Amino acid sequence: MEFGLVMYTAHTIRKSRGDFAILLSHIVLGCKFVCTAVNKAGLAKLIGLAGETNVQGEEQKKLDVLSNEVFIKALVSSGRTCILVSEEDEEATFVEPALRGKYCVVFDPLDGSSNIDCGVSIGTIVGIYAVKDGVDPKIEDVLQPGKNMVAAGYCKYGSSCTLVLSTGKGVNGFTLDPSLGEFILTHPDIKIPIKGKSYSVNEGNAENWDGQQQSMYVEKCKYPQDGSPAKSLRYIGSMVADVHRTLLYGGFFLYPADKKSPNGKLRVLYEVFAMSYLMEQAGGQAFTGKQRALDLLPTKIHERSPIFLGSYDDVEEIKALYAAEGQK
Ligand code: AHM
Ligand code: MG
Repeated sequence: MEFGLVMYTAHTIRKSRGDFAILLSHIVLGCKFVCTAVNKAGLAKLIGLAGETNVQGEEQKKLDVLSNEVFIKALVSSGRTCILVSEEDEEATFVEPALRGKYCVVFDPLDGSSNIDCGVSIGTIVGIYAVKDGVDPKIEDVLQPGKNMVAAGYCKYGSSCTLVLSTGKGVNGFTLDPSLGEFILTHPDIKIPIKGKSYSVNEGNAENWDGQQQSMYVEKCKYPQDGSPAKSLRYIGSMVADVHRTLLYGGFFLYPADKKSPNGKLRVLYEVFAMSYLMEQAGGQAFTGKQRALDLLPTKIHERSPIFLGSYDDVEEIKALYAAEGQK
C-alpha cells in the first residue's frame, strides 16, 4: 500500500463534489451498519426467519428486514434521493418532498440471503441514476437502461468487508479497516483478466435450462477441445461473492433462464445492471443471451433477466454460441 492510506471518503470527495459525495457517504454508512449486524448475527440472534415473505414470494430473514430499513433510512436522510427501489419492497419509495434530491437509488440490501445462516459471504448491491432535480420524480426515472446509471457498486460482507464501486471511470475496491471504521483503497483500478480459469453457475439447474447455449458453454469448460485446460467450477450462490471473485480472478458467471424462472432469476435493476456496469467498467462484458445487458429497458421495477458476465473473451464465447444458434 502506498505511504499514507488513501481513505474512502477523502478519495470520493476529491473525485466528486457535494451532493454525490454526501449520497455516497450515506451508502457507506449503511454498508458499515449492515457489516456490523452481519458480523454479530449469530450472537445477536439476527439469523432465522422474520416471518414475512417479500414481493418475490421468498421468506425474509431478520437480517434482510434490518438491512432494508437501514438503507432506506440512510438514503432518505441523505436528503439527496428522490426514488428508492429495494428488492425487499414491492413498490418504489418516493421520498417525501422536503428531503428530496436528484438521485434514484436501486438496491438489494442483503443479497444471497440463503447463505446468511451458515456465515457464507453475502452483500449489498447498489445502482444510482441521476435526474434533473428530483422535485417531481416518476417511476420512469428508474425504469432506464443500466448504461444510464451514474454509479454502481456492491459491498461484500465476508472474511473482509469490501466495497467495490464505479462512478463510470473504472472500478475501485475499498476494504473496511475495523480498527479505524474506514474504508481504505486496497484495489485501485480493478481490471478483470481478459480470460479466466473458472466458471460459476448453479449447474444443478442444468436439466431445466432454457436453450442449448449454456449447456454447450459449460461442456466446453469441462471438456475443452482445443488443448486448453478444463476450467474450475466455483459457485457460492451469493451473487456478490461470485461476481467479486470473477472480477478479481477472471472467469465467467451465468444465471440463465430455466423452466422454473423463464426470465432468469436475477433482477434487472438492482442485480443485473449494477454488476454489468462494474464488469464493463473493469474491461469485461455482460450479455443477456440477446443483447448487451446494460441496453435492456426494464418495464417494471422487479423485472428479471438471464445474465452472462465476466472476462471479455469468455463472454465472447457465449455470444458466439448464441449468434451461431440465431443463424440456424
Ligand atoms: P436473493 O436476492 O433472494 O438472495 O437471490 C439472489 C441470489 C444471488 O445472490 C445468487 O446469484 C442466486 O440467488 C443464487 O441462486 P440459486 O440458489 O438458485 O443458485
Ligand atoms: Mg438479491
